[in-house]
Amino acid sequence: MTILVEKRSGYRLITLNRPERLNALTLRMGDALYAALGEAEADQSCRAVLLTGAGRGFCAGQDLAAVGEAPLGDILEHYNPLIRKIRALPLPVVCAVNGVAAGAGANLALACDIVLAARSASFVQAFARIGLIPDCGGTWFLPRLVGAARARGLAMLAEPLPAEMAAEWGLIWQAVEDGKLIDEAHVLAARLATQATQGLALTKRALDAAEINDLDRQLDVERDLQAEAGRTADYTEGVRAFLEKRPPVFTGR
Ligand code: LHQ
Repeated sequence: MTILVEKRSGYRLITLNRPERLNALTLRMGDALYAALGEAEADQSCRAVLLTGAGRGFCAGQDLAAVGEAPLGDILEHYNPLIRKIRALPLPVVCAVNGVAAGAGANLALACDIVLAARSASFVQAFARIGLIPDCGGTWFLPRLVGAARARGLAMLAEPLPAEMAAEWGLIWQAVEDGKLIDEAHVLAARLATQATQGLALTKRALDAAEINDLDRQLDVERDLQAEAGRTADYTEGVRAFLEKRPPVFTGR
């Protein structure tokens, strides 16, 4: 099985599982990952997702031995829905980058909401090495996360960016000691799974909308999404818990 799914308390752990190929993606694997995300979304008890890779790599991007199976544009017809799915998933997605994240593998990680990486991991926009452009959202994520100059350097030089520098540059949330990565990622996913799930989903939507809106339009988006957040039971609970000076018990509703 190229994708492993484990149900944990409140969240699902999804593991890319072709360790002998550094979890390089094939079409079947991309489709299986898409299906796993859909199943997580459909499961009422699932309130967060944790994505990681088996073995010493996170994901080496498209399996270059399998590119012959379809034209490149057709391959992206399979991967683009995956990136859209992660961004639109009404659940927080934590990514634990356990080793090298290259090409589409790097941008798969960047599509997630909170990215932790092992100190020994690195991010490589490997595309330029083989005459391609950054895909799976790379040309959109990079300038927004690290600015135009660094985006161009990463995309055109295709050099590995070590995890710590990735965190310093704002490409990811945190670099973590190798031995602590997976435990810390689980703690984070478990914590997010106890939060106001709908509020977090609306936060994702608002932040993505902000990438294309001017302030005027974004204030309207905030008004509309906040009205939705204000109709959730978790909002009622959050305020009540604050006034009663106790921790909130959110149900994700
Ligand atoms: C691999 C791969 C791999 C197959 C390691 N494929 N076997 C493209 C086309 C179509 C449309 C959609 O979009 C895309 C987007 C893309 O993702 S393009 C970019 C594709 N990825 C790359 O160009 C990265 C290729 N890999 C590497 O540069 C290195 O393997 C990295 C820097 C990731 C890791 O280097 P090392 O740690 O030195 O590991 P390694 O190179 O020895 O790899 C271990 C094994 O995994 C090795 O097999 P072997 O049989 O020799 O042990 C590699 O051949 C295999 N592998 N990446 N993408």
